[in-house]
Amino acid sequence: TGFDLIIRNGTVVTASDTMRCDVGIREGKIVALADKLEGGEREIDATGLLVLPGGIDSHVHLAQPTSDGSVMADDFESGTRSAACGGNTTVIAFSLQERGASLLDSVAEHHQRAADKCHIDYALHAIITDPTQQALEHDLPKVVQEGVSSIKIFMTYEDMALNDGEIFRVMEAARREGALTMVHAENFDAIQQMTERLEKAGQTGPRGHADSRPIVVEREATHRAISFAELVDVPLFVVHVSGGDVIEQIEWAKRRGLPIYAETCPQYLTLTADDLDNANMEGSKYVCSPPPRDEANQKACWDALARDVFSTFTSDHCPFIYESETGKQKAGADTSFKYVPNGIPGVETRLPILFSKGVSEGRISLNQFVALSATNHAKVYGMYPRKGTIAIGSDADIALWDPEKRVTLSQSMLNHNCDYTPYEGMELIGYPVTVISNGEIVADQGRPTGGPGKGRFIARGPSSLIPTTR
Ligand code: DUC
Ligand code: ZN
Ligand code: ZN
Ligand code: ZN
Repeated sequence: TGFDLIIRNGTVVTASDTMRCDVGIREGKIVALADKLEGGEREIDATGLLVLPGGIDSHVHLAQPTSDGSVMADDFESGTRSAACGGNTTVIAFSLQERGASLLDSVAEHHQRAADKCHIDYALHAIITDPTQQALEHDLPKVVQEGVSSIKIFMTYEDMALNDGEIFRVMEAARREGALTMVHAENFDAIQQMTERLEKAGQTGPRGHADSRPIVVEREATHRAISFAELVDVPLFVVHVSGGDVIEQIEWAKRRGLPIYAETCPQYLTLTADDLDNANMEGSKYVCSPPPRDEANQKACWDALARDVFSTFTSDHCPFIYESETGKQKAGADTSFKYVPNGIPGVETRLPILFSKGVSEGRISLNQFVALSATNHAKVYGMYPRKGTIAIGSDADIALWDPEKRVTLSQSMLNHNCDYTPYEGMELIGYPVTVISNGEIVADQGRPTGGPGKGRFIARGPSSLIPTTR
């Protein structure tokens, strides 16, 4: 016996329990949960701290290629460093299949981008933009076999949107291979028409981004995707839901007994379209898709989190540098909103925002926080119980939180490679103070202590949302 590490005197919280006990760790695994453990080579006194499963952020974009000359601010090194400092121990990033490229090759390229760079464990989802017979029948089975068991499809963007027939065929392939389909639901043609209308009216500032894609385009696409999933008889995961009209569609589907699941993100709880100031290019710092809505929609997202409508809470970290010709201002300072790259940084701030505004302000319980931040991600994406909980046999991925620590978010404290945070000046109560990945401390007091290269690729199995018998 004997432990490499004992975490003593903390309050251990899982998605279902809150208990006072010590945690014993050996060889990167949790091997004991009990009172008064003895024989630790190292000990951490967690008196007054919460001992939570390390966060899993199942929606991040790192080193993902773009087709418009923009460059993502974070690669797997800086992105996982930032994630670790924000209380995370696993990220799932996207591998992008560009049109005309092989699905299998694109996953292999992302493996190379990540290998030996990560501070914490990582997994991949496969974005499919070119659902050829080769991709769906030859490559997809191999991709799933190697542990990339979820795919994302887009209903918008010129270079990514699938048409209805393609969506249908991808869902059929996902059903056959036991992969989970994630969908970015916005109607591309409608956005294009709205964009032309705004440009004719001279409304080309950043605010036009939100006005060109009102929630109705998201609601319509969500309904269409749900309908196809019903026809094909597959589960569907709707990413980055931004407000009430879309939540209604998700709940409508759930009431009908359809296996439809969804996530929301910090930007839909804390930002509004008014942040996309029209007069000023700084509004581009808030340009993401779907765009932030208004206070009523923020409330709808909070209420849905409290009611467990959302399975997970993710960052959709997709960072572009503001002061850069390959970032937010790549087409100049007074260009049309349509040339502003879509996405905002948030992998480090996701959990502190949910904890403070959710748990500290009494909107969700601590156990819901754990489910939304870690446990459900592990279940939905086929990593449970290795990841996402504190249990004997699970990986020793743990975040110690000080529930009373007061922090004012600012760019200067963050560890990403972006040059701003959309949450500058936000005052929070509760912050992760020590983060442990596979039994080793990877972040302490908001700074990295590990180093790149220790994070491993996690080959995922089937989603818990996929029926095991048909
Ligand atoms: N969708 C995402 O999921 N992330 C960034 C941009 C986008 O459209
Ligand atoms: Zn082959
Ligand atoms: Zn998306
Ligand atoms: Zn995204």
